[in-house]
Amino acid sequence: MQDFPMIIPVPPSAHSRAQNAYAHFAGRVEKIVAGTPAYDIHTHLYDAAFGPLLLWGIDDMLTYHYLVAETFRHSDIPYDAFWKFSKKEQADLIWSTLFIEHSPISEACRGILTTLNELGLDARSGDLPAIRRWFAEQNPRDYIARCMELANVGTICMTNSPFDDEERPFWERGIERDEWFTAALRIDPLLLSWQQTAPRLSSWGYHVTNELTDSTISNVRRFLADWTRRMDARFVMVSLPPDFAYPANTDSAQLIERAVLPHCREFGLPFAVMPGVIRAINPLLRMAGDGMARTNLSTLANFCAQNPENKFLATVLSRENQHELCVLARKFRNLHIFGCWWFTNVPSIIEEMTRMRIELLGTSFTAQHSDARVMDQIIYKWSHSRQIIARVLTEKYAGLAAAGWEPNKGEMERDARELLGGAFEKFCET
Ligand code: FIX
Ligand code: ZN
Repeated sequence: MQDFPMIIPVPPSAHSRAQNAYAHFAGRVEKIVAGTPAYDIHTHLYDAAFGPLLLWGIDDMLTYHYLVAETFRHSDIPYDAFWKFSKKEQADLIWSTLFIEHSPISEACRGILTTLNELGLDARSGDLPAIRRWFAEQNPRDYIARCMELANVGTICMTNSPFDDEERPFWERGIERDEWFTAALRIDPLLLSWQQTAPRLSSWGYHVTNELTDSTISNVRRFLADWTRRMDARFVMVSLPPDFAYPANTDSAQLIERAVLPHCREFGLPFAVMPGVIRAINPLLRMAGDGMARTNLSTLANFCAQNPENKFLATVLSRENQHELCVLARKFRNLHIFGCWWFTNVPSIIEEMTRMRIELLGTSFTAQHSDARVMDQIIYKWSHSRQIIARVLTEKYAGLAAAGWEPNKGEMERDARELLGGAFEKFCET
């Protein structure tokens, strides 16, 4: 009889079991998330029909307000001198400051590199004139299609303001809309500075006074109805300061209570609120000068509790508010939370928020929006976020498998669809 050496099996450590389970899903989940078209539900992009309002190309990317703020941290150029520069001169300064004199490791800088890389351009050469020449040869409509394809974005929701003097004439003249672009009716001036906005409404034929009389309110509703129809708006939208209170006897809270919420009920539209922004904390930085603070979310709880027939979309700017926001969404099914807004749209916070939201809400939320202001940005914003969403999902699927629930391909595809716009569309429909 042959002697066999005795093999004592060594049980894999818990750590290596977890690593194996992670590796088992990682590639598949990444592929599914990358291959699922996203509905980008909040951007500042425009359909090509809006002509010059649609920003794209290297100089618009470089002069994005995120990069402007970062440039002033390194450069001692006076604010006024910077603003007197042409767009190209600003872009040159930003490029040399953030990409040549320092390593472009901030999220906004890395975003430009991802975008150029995915477009097949060599940023490492540092040859900005050559990059500019490439962009000058692109045809805008074809280029939009290319960006959407590379980002795998199926639909883009714009942010549309009747109070924007450059945008309003396009709507008034009428434009041929591209089916890939949807609209959101943005009404910050109406709600946040009524005393200045009332005369504008009057001049457009809506009989309003500075006092919120019943007749004024019905004219505000007529204004909202006209613009909702004109834009075919999918939701009504406002950003709010951190101390915004509701209910309250203020113009803003009264306008919401008596005009906006009844309007949304009548048209079956969600009201999107984005609390936490402090506008112009440093006005010298212009668009780059907005700040933020933690919000008292009892306002949002009051919206949801006191208006059960209304639907609310919410994204909140402060990292410290995110846990409370998830808990609110667990309590109110008329609340749908979306995206990692602005200062939270950086990998470390996206990862933490996505993990927390999945743990508390499953897939009943929208994982991300791009907030892109320049078309090309959808390439990096979606590519960076998809990597994180896939990582968190992989970890969660490994956890399910460890509990004996091996998810199949169809289930994983369904989950990715829900997180990338499907849950939003269902929320809007029901
Ligand atoms: O209010 C908003 O919609 C914000 O997203 C913008 O105002 C902000 O300037 C921005 O671009 C953030 O990403
Ligand atoms: Zn925005």
